[in-house]
Formats: sequence, structure tokens, C-alpha cells
Amino acid sequence: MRSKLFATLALTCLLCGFNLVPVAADMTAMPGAKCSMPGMTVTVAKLTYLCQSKAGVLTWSTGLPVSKVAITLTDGWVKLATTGMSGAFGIVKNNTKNAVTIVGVASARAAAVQTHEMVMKNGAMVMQMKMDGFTIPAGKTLELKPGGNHLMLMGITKPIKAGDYLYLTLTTSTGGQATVRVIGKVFAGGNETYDTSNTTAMKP
Ligand SMILES: [Cu+2]
Repeated sequence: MRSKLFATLALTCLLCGFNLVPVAADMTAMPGAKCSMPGMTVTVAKLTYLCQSKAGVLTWSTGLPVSKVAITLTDGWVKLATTGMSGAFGIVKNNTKNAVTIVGVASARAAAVQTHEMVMKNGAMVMQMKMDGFTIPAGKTLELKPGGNHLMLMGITKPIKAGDYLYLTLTTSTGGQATVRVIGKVFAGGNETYDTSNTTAMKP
């Protein structure tokens, strides 16, 4: 009887763990504490914490006080995917009078969203996380496109279908936040190889 109960609890916990443990563990975002996925962004009590890789160790940043920032995304879209990773693209505009740097992105549809760039490695173009984020001068735009800078959704929580709207919350280095929308779109390209050597081990 007892072992049966234990088995039931264990099964329940396994199911919980599969969905919740990584997030639950990461919800204890404390400056300097270890985190599991670079690019993960958590906002607690109006402070945003970023999971950053420093010297190969993943730790939570200090809390950035949340404010609103005038950043917009036009023609935003995301590549269809059922699991794993997907790329999001569009034209990001900095509508403020100062340069902004997008250092974190969050979405309910992915465990983490990373800022990615394309680099040449061993004679081939591969994508990797851009650790210092995307800097956009005052009033300027940044084009996110397949084969170039893009946002990478890691650990998709639900299949992305054509016409689905996904919301991405962009966080700047000073805590400014803007939520933008992308739409699921069929796209055959954008299957870049992901080089994780500048981050630590992670699972998409
Ligand atoms: Cu990527």
C-alpha cells in the first residue's frame, strides 16, 4: 500500500518535474545563483534577472528594475516548429533618444529565448548566442533575418503553427521592457548549425 502510494507520488513528481522543475528551480533567481539556460529571463517583484554565462559559469544577474521602453517590432514572424528550437525575425526599432541593448527575451512559448548571431567558424557559417545582446542606436532599426541576427526560442513549450501569435518580451540592459508580437509562418530555410562553444552545455 505504502509502496503503491510512493509510486503514485513518484510518478506525479516525475510529471511535475518534466514540466516544472527547471522553471521552478530558475524561479529562485538570486544574483550570483546558478541558472540552467543562458538567455533565460525571469521577472519577479518588478525586477528582471538574466541567466548569463560568465567564464563558462551560468549565473543570474543582478535584478534590473522593470520599466517600459519604446521598442517596436514590425513584420515579426517565427518559423514553425513542433519542438526544440525556432527562430524569430522582424525589424526591431529603437524609438527612444538613446541607444538600447536588448540583453534578454522571454516568451511563454519557450524555456528561454536567446539573442543569436551568425559567425564564421572552421570555414562555415554557424549561429551562436550573442552574449552582449543586440545594441540599436537611438532611432535606428535592427533587422532580424534568417542567416543573420535573430532571436532563438529554446525549448519550445507548445508546437508553433501557421498563424499562431507569440508574444516576446524584450528586456534592455537597463531593465526597459517591450512586448512584441510575431506570427507563425512556414519557412523552409534558416536551418543553421548551432555552435554552443561560447555558452555552457545546454539542451535546446
Ligand atoms: Cu539561432
